[in-house]
Amino acid sequence: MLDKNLKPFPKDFFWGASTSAYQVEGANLSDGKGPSCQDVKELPAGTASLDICADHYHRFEEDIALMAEMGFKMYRFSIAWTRILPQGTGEVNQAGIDHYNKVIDCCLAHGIEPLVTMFHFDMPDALDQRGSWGNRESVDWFVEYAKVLFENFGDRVKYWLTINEQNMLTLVGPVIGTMHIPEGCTNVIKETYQQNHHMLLAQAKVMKMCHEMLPEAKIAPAPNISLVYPASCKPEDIQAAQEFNAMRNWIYLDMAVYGVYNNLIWRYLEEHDATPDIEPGDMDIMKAAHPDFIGFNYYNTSTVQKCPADFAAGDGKVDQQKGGAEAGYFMNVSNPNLPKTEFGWEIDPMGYRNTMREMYSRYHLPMITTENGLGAYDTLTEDGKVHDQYRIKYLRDHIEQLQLAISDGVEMMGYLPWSALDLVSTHEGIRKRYGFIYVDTTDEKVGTLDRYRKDSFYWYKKVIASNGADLSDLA
Ligand code: BGP
Repeated sequence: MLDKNLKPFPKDFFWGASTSAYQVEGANLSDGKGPSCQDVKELPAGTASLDICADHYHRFEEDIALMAEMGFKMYRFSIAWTRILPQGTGEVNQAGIDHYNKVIDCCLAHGIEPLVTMFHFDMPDALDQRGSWGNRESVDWFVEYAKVLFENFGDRVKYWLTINEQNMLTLVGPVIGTMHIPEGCTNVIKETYQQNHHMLLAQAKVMKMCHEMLPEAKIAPAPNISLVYPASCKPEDIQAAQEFNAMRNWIYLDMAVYGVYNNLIWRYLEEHDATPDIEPGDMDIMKAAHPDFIGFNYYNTSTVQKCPADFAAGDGKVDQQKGGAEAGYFMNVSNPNLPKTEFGWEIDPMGYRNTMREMYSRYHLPMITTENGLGAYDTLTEDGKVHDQYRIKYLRDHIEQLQLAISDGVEMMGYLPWSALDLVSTHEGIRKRYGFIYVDTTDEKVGTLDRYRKDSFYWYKKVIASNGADLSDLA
């Protein structure tokens, strides 16, 4: 493209940011909340525990006021299932309902539209004890939970996300503390994709129920989508990229949008004797459900080459955005054209546009970016400042690509980077900071928890005030 004549951001564009309950709230066993898988997992060495986090549970009013000061139009947060139903099913905890009523009302009082993620990596421990997503009853558990949310909050919440990053739950669950494989399991791939099938089914039922109970509301999945590049123009590398694209990205959206299993993944499952058990009627349910839009998290692209069939995986570090190989299919490799963050994630703003183009051409639904951002070590200066020019650069580079994608004709509803304020990372502690708002606490020791506006706070405020027209540095 010549990239002349850029289209402006739509006038009702949702600028804002995201958080998730278990990473930001703290108070993890207070006011009747039950433990989730995150509260019982073994913490990665040297990382902050999850009992305080950013203490957003107690300080949400101050935090939402700061978001309003930045000019947020939308705040994406998740509801902790275990605050609402401490045992996952059964008795409702009124204190949990009261809490989120206050959070939602506070957003609305500031003119901020709440976008609620129903499930963000925090399965109730009581349900993990009952077999987690591997138990087919998990479909009913999720539907029961969703119904409580729609009944209590549906009068004010117009935008919903079902499951955060179902693809990461499936692909790297053990790294983020979410996947439970029963002892003695003889086919881990089958078990994993059986769990995945139950999640897909649960999501489909909940999308349909949302449309029936709340006809004005809009609901979407929220996978982590990264376009996969081939490492070379060798035909076998192109195939490897197609296969990882199918496994990482398309299986989730093909099912959510069209109600069909991606054929390349189906073949992969057949080759491993791992196709999920599908009950009569399941596929009709999948086909009958439709998202209103697509929420997606984007951090970077992946690059793969063909992986030999006899490849034995080493102990290379794998997480949401790096590493991983499947013998006979693909192997992730470093992309020599891309710089990396301090935590080893590649940075590819142009890949963000590439990803949006590809998604839109496949699904033709409005989309919203529900996460994007830079995890970095920040320093609080003695006079209470954080000079995070690196984060401003990262965000600017991505927002520029977002506008280019809009100019390409991609329908984008909003941009909600990760994260509104500092919070605990999935497996690398609070030292890996993402926020516009600095929270005074460390992995080693709980600090004052005071909030400080980073330079990126003032910069983003200016971006929002100009509806994305002014991305220039702070004066
Ligand atoms: C996504 C998750 C978030 C978040 C983010 C950054 O995968 O949805 O919960 O934490 O990535 O990842 P990390 O915390 O590992 O740096």
